[in-house]
Amino acid sequence: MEEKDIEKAYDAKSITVLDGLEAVRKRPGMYVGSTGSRGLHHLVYEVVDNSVDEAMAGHCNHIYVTLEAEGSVTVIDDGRGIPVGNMPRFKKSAVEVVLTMLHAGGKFGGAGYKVAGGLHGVGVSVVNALSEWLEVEVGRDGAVHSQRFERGAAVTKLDRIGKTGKTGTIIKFKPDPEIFEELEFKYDTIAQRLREMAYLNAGLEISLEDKRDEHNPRKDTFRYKGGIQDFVRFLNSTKETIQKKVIYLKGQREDAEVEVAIQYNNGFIDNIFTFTNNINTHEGGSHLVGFKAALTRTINEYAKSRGLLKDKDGSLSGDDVREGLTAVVSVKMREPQFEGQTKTRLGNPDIKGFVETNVNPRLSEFLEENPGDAKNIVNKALTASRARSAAKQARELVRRQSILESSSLPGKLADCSIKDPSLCEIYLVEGDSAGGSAKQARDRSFQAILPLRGKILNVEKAGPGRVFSSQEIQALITALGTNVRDEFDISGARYHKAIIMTDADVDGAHIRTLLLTFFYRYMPGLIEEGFIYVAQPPLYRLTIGKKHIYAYDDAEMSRVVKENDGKKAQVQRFKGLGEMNPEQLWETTMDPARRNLLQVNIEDAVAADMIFNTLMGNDVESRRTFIQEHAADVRFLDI
Ligand code: 0RA
Repeated sequence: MEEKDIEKAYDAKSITVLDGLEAVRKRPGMYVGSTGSRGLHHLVYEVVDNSVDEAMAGHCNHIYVTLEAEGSVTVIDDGRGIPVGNMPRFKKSAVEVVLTMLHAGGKFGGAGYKVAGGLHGVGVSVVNALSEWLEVEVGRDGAVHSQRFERGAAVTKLDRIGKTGKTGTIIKFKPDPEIFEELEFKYDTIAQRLREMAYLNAGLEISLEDKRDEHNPRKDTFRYKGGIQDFVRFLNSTKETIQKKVIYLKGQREDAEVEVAIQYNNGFIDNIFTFTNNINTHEGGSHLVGFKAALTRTINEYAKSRGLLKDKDGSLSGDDVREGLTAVVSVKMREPQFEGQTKTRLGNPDIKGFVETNVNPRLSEFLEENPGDAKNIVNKALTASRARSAAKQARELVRRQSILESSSLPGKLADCSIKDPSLCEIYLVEGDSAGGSAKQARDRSFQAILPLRGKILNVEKAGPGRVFSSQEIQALITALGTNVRDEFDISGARYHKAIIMTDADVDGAHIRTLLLTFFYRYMPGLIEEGFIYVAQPPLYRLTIGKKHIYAYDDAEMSRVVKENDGKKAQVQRFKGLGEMNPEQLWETTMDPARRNLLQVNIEDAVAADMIFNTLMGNDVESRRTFIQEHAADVRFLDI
């Protein structure tokens, strides 16, 4: 062929390739979830996943991620480098195949990758398709090779640009503003994910650097020699543990491996985080089922064999052995199947047995070898079991009493008249006097009011026995209608909006957090369904001439005052809900047409748990600082 024909052939092929990537550009949501912030961040994770795959295959020790001033992202790794040789089947270099063909990232059949992660991934070609431009640089076979793409299409060939003794891959890309409506990367969001990746891959160093704002450069480096053991220690760092050692176990078979780290604290809540190929499986799945089964069985067997649990006592339930448990279960495997609403439940049924048969003997061995820790764990479960039967009796007593009283709803509840839950909302109001105003202000057809007296119980510190005997909490549970924990049933919900309305001060922030902790721990389903909201009462009322304007924070207040440079503004600061008259409360905070509600959305349980612990743990000083810093800002929940 003449040189000209080669060029032509090259162009022709680029076009067929583009057909594949064109599908990605037409329906970006199908490949990266959304064209908003989530999808944007997905691009970074996708590239990093490929580098982490190299680490999992044992070839990469460092990954550097940089947020560049121009809006692009650079990901550098010291892996083997994307292969640069020609692939006769495609008449292209492997680099170009990986970057331009959908699902070509499959490592060419998986040889050399025993249990590669990234198999879940959509491939770096998707990142290429959704980037205004992307540049790749590969160190391999003694040379540096480089190629540039624009909106998925190669605009240069793979060029040798120099010599090197090193191997690795650099991918630099700029998300396409034609595709994404959000283009700003959130440092903390990316840092969080990279930290998690570092925990899940012991010894791998991942750093993140922010060069966007020269006045505020940021950098973090994550590396955990102890891997998921360090992860569990971190999760328990604000808690008091009852074990000397973190339990760590690992099992393998040809095409899968499982790692588990366990450490109990003296609290009442369980936190089990499960991952498959470094992906957080929020919805659980077969690995979680296998782990729970093994834990219950092994602790029961041990307790019986040591005479700590007598035959007449029956056995410890799953809930009993999980009280105070913090655990990370990480599975790495070929061809995981992800199911569920958010595709974060592991489907592969054989993984249950795989996890169970690995955890059973190794956990049992740990208990035999560490009798002190074992005794603490068993005693904790025995206490939980006793408290649970006491709580059950107490609840049955309450239930029977309420049947006798023929109305099970709490006396303080001012219910609404409409009965269709999807139209109804309940305001949970701090204090009786604000509750009184809210009762006068509301539209009684669809708005119910439940006044709560003072601070509700901190459920992070109190066991189920005390929680269920608290009057405020009983009122809350019966009013909401869903029941709690194992008996939670969303179909019982009496309202599809539960709105927390507290004063805009430190006490209000504290009460709001206590309530959110309760929901998070006892009725997480309500948060997942999006039924929990936070009301935003105004902080100021400005009177300018005859006009009244409300301001929701200090910044808004100063802005309004400034905009009115002509006239003088009279400023009233509301110290609490009680200072507003019912009409004001209605027009600012309760009228669906004018109010501004924040939906509580806990996407990241790890981060949320840390926040709750900072607020609720025993560390009074950090709690006070945190509340002071965030008193006016409930958005921190919306991670
Ligand atoms: C295809 C095959 C191999 C590695 C890679 C792709 C690879 C992709 C990326 C993306 C970012 N960093 C990367 N590092 C490697 C296997 C290479 C071999 O068998 O030598």
